[in-house]
Amino acid sequence: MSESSGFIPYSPPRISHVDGLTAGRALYDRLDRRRSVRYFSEDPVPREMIEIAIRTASTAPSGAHMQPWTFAAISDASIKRQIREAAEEEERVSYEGRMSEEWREALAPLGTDWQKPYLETVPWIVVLFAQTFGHHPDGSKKKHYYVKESVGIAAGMFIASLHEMGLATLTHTPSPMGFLSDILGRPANERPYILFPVGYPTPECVVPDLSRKPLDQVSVWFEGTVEK
Ligand code: IYR
Repeated sequence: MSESSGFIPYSPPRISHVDGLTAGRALYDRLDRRRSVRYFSEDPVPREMIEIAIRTASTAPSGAHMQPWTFAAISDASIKRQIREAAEEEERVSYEGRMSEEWREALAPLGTDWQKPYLETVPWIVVLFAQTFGHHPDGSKKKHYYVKESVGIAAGMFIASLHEMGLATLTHTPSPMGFLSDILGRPANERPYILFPVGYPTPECVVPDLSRKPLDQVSVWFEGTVEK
């Protein structure tokens, strides 16, 4: 390795298979209890919890380490109201015509419709923007790579962090989402990616009775023989 390579040692402690499995199973058990929520309490959520979730998300790997994301965190009541009104208008048009019959049927078990009252009452809305490109210090365009993949991974880590803190969210994607750029005054290089309402579920919260695909439906294996 050349002297000027800018590398530093990386040697995380090696843990045993047994301890690794215990940790992995514990995380799986916790994440398996996560559900997308549409009934949010108005109970406050400290700003620091949102900060931690954004920092956690920003540990995600990204194309050429460009970290091509911006998290817009909103607790301002008038902005939340504007987002609700604009989202409901787009969703109403979608549910009443833009969405195909097949799509509406696929959504039926979720019990969703165009109304999103929680967008106004939830303590935080976090809008994740994907940066299609960045800027060099001189203002010229800087290329970003694998933006959708990178931002998708960050979104997953954001969701996991919220869940670990006892918070709930929903991956809401009103379509089209351009109104979020307008309301939040975001620049042209940022595309709305997912809108996350963040808060605690109400005591009366219900979720659809869904199950997850078993391992054999989400994986294929090509195993070699391990020498003992
Ligand atoms: N964006 C709409 C519709 C919707 C679409 C999918 I795909 C979902 O998994 C859930 C909802 C809405 O939020 O209601």
